[in-house]
Amino acid sequence: MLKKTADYDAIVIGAGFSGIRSLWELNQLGLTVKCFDAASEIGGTWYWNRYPGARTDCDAWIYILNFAPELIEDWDYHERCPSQEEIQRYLSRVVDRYALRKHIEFGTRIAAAHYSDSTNLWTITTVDGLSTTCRYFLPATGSLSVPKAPSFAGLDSYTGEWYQASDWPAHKVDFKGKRIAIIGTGSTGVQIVPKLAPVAKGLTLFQRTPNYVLPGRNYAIDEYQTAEIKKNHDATWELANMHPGGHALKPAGRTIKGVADADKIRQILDHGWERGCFEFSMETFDDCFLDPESNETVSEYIRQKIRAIVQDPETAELLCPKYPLGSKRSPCGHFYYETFNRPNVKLVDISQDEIALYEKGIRTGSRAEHEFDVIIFALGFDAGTGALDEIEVKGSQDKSLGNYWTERPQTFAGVLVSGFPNMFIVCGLHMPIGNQPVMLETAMNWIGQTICHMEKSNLAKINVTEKAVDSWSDHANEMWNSAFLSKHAVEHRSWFIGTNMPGRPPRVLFYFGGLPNWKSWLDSEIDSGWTNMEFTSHAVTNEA
Ligand code: NA7
Repeated sequence: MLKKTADYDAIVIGAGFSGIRSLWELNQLGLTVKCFDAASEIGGTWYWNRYPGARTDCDAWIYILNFAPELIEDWDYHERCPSQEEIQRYLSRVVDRYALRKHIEFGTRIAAAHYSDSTNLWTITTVDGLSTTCRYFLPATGSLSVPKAPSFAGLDSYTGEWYQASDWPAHKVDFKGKRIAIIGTGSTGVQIVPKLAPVAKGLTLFQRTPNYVLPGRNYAIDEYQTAEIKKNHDATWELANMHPGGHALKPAGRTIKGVADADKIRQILDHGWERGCFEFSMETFDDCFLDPESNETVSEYIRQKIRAIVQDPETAELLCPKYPLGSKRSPCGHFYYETFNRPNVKLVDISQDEIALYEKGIRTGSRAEHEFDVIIFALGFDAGTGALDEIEVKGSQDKSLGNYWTERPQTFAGVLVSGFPNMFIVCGLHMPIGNQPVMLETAMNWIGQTICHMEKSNLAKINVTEKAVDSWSDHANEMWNSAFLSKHAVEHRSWFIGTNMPGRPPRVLFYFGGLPNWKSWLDSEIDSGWTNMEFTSHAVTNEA
């Protein structure tokens, strides 16, 4: 049989951080490449999440791509936690710097990706029915990119404006003097509340579950700090690569149990609180997420902070989570708790109350009616598998990806799935939980090296063995199940485990063994000469 020629060597889906990183890598390898994205611009999740107040809570100096030294020289930082606009500007700069834009087809949503055993090619089909073939298929569709749509009763009858935070319109929305409702207290809701409260006539937050909101401590970065960041770049990234969550943080080197003295513990936590966010939760004590009693000490510390900040005791108590810190992703906020001291801001507890919309606003189960001009839904995402579930992905012998991991997602370190040859997942599921740009470098370096090996060795096909997938997935499950926080995450609907989606069974969607462990799984595969992979050469394929 003749070797079939593909339209492109590689097709990437998604033009966010991971898609852009993939495009650069594939270009470097001299491959022809095409990228599709449903949006009209680059950015991926940072394109769609244009809601007021959107910014990362990771440090700017590790929330970047790190594939070339000139990238670091080229870019000046402006804030510790860059805003959505700044991240978009940064990604645009990268895309233009390496002339990657010409490979991207915007406004194109992919409906299906089918692998052919006879040609070893993937056929990628758009929702409009146009098909393109490739040898390598790289979904870079993200782990938090499919918003959970509002399904509240009465949505159709509501006559005011409503917006979904993660599908924010391109036009400017005028909130001045409006009565605004926000539903959702994850990172998204927590960023919107303080941003809109000052301009709103009234702002009401509907809270089903309170969150531990850590102080974000954003600040402007001046020229001196920029120079320091650039000077320390390599050391910072080395640190981030050693950290389980991909943050440039060091282990505290002490535990709450080890310190024991309550005043000393408080002093250390106070210091961490001043530095904020991940430095508070990850650099004060090393046993916060490992030991239930130590966790309770830190959780109670935050509750006391909330009670000290929020003047109305009833509101303060409602804002205090009763579950352990870390059961859900803790947002880093800016003046979130302080905002509840404003006279125009109200908190409505809906933990025991189903809500529905009606013509003028929101009605709670207890029949109380609240009128609003605008409602904002910040309900979270179908994490991990959501984006790939939206595409009909069929591998060898028509094996359906969706069916394959309904009960238990199975991958090799998040990058390969058995029975889906030449499909490399750049960013989706089973990546370590934490700062994604740092994780991406590891994923894409591995994928790049593997494709390079295939090209040099004239290999047409890579398929990971089921045995390797089983042992990785068992390991990922073990990491999760051994954490004391896992049962709390299930119970409190964390997206870590997918129970934020109604009716979904708990599934291990992320890796909780940390970046260094994940990296060592990937590195040892290459060091051993890809022993867990089955390769087929072009010659064998052509004879088939
Ligand atoms: P999250 O963290 O999943 O938060 C979603 C919020 O929406 C959370 O407070 C949910 O309450 C609430 N929610 C979801 N469905 C409902 C219904 N039906 N009724 C009431 N409240 C509801 O998503 P975010 O977008 O804020 O953040 C996601 C990540 O993006 C973030 O962690 C960063 O990594 C970036 P619940 O807790 O389920 O009671």
